[in-house]
Amino acid sequence: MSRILSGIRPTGGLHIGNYLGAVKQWVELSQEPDSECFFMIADYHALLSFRETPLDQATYDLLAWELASGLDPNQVTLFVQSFIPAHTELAWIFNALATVPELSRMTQYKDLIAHGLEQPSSALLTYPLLQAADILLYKADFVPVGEDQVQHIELTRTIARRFNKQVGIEIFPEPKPRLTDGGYILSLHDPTKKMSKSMPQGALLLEDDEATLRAKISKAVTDTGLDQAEMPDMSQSNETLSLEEKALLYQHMSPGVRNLFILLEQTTTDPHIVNVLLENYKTHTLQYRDLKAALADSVVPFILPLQEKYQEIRSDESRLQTILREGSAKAEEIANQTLQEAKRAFHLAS
Ligand code: AQP
Repeated sequence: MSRILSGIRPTGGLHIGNYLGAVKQWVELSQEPDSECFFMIADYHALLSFRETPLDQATYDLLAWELASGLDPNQVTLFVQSFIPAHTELAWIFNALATVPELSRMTQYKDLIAHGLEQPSSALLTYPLLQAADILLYKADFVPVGEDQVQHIELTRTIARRFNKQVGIEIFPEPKPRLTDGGYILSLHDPTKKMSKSMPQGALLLEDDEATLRAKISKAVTDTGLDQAEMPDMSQSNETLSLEEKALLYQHMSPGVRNLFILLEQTTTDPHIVNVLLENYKTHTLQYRDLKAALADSVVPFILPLQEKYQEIRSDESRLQTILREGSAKAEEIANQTLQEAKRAFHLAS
């Protein structure tokens, strides 16, 4: 049995990147035999970001999207981080094991400072230790994450080793990152950045109506078209592109165009359309408006049924509260057991 733990911060409306890069893959993981999944709503981590929606409402919204996407509370444990004090308690012990220089070396922290953040909160520096506690309390084997989180999982492994060495008992197993398939979906507005909840103008939000989705796609940044002229000369047009040819074309595309193709591939029910448009790209005859029209026609029927399920689920807030209370109670039992083991190993009086 493999134990899997992952989480999302309730920082705003979920976008298609969160869905394809996290929630959809969680549903698949939860259906794998021998997997035991814990999915956390990371509300304490959300404190570090700007939020428009109050946290409690954003928590219910996020749970409703998770259920609408197919997560089954009878199969997986869905819980709220702040319901379980063991997370912050263990994080405090880890604060005593980590050094300020090693936390300051975390790329995400360094990037924020490099981008001019002058007064970082102490939580911004230490939140990877709360992440370590989130994971180690459940002795997770695998943590599905995006690339930018791999360094934090490495830190979690270091903390686990350091703790075990200090107490002389193997309390914490070292978790492994499990990279989410397909990499990041990029912002439609600025394809040098990933699609993010905090930049909704470049994000296809699961809550956007059809007109908004179509408008965002039609305004998506592509390129000036000049790149196509420099494309390597490839073999003549044929019915189906080989995987190598496709990879070469994707390599050649500007990030914005590649992003639109990736979104199309991941949402369409008609793989033929992707091949036709790739062929057009290859032969320098692709009109980006055709690519955008195909993407809009694919994304709208992909998202609207999710919205219908979401509306129904979200309207019953007391059911959502019950799911979170029950899931959190189940998670808390495991978390408390691990915390007690850790405290005993540290010779804290009980
Ligand atoms: N653009 C993306 N493409 C694919 N996967 C993505 N994820 C986030 N953005 C993309 C995955 O979604 C999960 C939730 O992440 P999170 O909410 O905890 O933090 P985040 O990565 O900071 O998400 P956002 O959307 O960018 O939110 P804000 O704007 O609040 O920072 C993770 O599994 C992540 O990999």
